Amino acid sequence: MNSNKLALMMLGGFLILSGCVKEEPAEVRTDQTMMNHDEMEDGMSHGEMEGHMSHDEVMQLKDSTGENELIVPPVLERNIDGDVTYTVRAQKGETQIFNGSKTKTYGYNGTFLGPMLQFTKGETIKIRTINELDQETTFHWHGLEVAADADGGPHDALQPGEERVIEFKVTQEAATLWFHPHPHGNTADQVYNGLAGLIFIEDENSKHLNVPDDYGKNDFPLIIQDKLFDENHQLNYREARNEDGTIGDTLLINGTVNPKLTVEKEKVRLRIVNGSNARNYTLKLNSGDSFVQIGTDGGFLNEPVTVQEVTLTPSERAEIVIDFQAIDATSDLALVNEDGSVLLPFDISHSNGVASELSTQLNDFTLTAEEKNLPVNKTVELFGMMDHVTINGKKFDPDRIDFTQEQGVTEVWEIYNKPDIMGGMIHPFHIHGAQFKIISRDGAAPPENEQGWKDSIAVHPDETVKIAIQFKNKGLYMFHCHILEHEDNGMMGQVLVE
Ligand SMILES: [Cu+2]
Repeated sequence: MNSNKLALMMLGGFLILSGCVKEEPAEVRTDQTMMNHDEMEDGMSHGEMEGHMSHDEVMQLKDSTGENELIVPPVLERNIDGDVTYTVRAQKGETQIFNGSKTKTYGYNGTFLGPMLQFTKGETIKIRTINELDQETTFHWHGLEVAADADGGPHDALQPGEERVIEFKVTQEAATLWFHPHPHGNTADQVYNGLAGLIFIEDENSKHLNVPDDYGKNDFPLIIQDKLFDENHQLNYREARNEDGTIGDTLLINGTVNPKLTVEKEKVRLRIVNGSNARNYTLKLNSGDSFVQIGTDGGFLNEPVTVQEVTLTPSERAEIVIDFQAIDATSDLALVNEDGSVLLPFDISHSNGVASELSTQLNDFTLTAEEKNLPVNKTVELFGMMDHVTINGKKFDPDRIDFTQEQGVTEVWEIYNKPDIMGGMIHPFHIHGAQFKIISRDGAAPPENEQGWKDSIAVHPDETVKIAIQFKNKGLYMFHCHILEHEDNGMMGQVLVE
C-alpha cells in the first residue's frame, strides 16, 4: 500500500459507514475497523458500535417494529386552470417522522418527499417547477426520455424564488420513474433531506395487463431510504455525511419510520425505488418464499421472473408481485434485507382478497442480434473512492463535453469498474435522458430480471458491462455514479446529443 492510500484511509475515518460492498484484504479491513472504532467513539455509544462492526462494515439497519402503517404518497392533482398540467414546488418544512418530535426536512408540495405524478404515454405534459428553498435546486426527472433542457441537470438551476415551466411529450412505455434534485455539488444533501417524488407512466399495454394496479390497495410504491438521525431526531446531513456515500441505521419507507404494510390475501405489487444516497439492498421474504419481478427501471419485463431476492443499488427500481394468497404465512412475514434486518413487516388482513391471474406476457422488449454485435463506441472507466472518484480519469467539469452521440442512433457503451489497491466498490452508473439495454456483464448475458429497460446499472469491481443506448432527444446529458456523494464529488461526465 502506498503512502497516499494510507493517508486517504486515515482521513476516511467513516469508511466503515459505506454502503458499498468493499472487497479488500483482511488485514486492511482490520486496520479500518480499529481506526473507525476510535473515530466513532465520541459520536456513538459502545453498544451501538458493536452492531456496526458486523456485516462486512456496512452499518446494519435497525429492525422495523412495524408500529406505523406505511404512508402512501398522495397522487398529485392536475391543475384545473390554464395549460400547465402539474405544479411542483420544492420546499422546506418540519415533519413528524417520530412521535412527539419534528424533523427539519425538504419535500415537494409538502414537507417530506413528494407526491406521485401520473403520465400517460403520448400526452404532452407541462410542469411548473418552483424553488421555495433558500438554496438553488433543479428538478430532475430520473429515467424520463426528454430533451436535455427539460431534464433538470445541474445546468438548469433555479435560484430561490425562481420558477420555470417545462414541457415534454411522454414517448416511453409504462414504468415507475422518480424525480429528485440535481444541483451542482449539492444533490446528496437535498435528497437526504427529503427531496424525492414518484412518476408512474401508463400506456395502452399496462392498462390491459392483468397486474395489480389499485394504487394504495394492491399497488404500492416503496421509496426505501436509510437515514442517520441525531439525538434530536434531526437529519443533520453534515454530521452524517460520508464521502463514500452516506449510510444510516434507520430505514424510512415512503418517509415512514418503523413501517408495516397491511395487505389483503391477494397479489400485491410493490414498486420499489432505491432512493438512498448510497446503500445497496438485497430484498427478500423472511419466510424464504419466492416472488416474481415484473419490471425494471424503465418498464415491464417480458414475463414475470421468479426470484428469491432482488438487489437494488441507488436509483434502481424493481417492480415485484407477492402473492399473499399463495404464501402460507400466519405471522411475522416481512420483507427483509440480505443480513436479515426487518424492513417491512406485512399485516395480512383476515378478509380474503381477490384471486387474480397475473399476465404471463407483459412486454415485447428485445435485444436484437444487430445490437449485440455493434462495435463499442464509448468506453467509460469508473475509478476511485471517497473524494478521489473519477470517470475516465477526470472529475466533472460543467464546461467540458466528454462524449457526443447522434440523436436516434444506437451506440454501445462499455463501462468498466477499475478496482484500486483496496479492491474497489460497486458504482451504480446512471445515464440521463434515455433508457438502455444491457448487452452483457463480463461477456455473459445479463440475468433474466435485467433483460428489460434500464437507466441505472450496478457495476461491480473489475466488472465490464456493455449497454446499447439511444437518445430520442437532443441536448447535453449527464452520466454519473448514483452514489450521491460520488456524484457531488465529481464522478460525472456529459454527453452531447446532436
Ligand atoms: Cu461511485
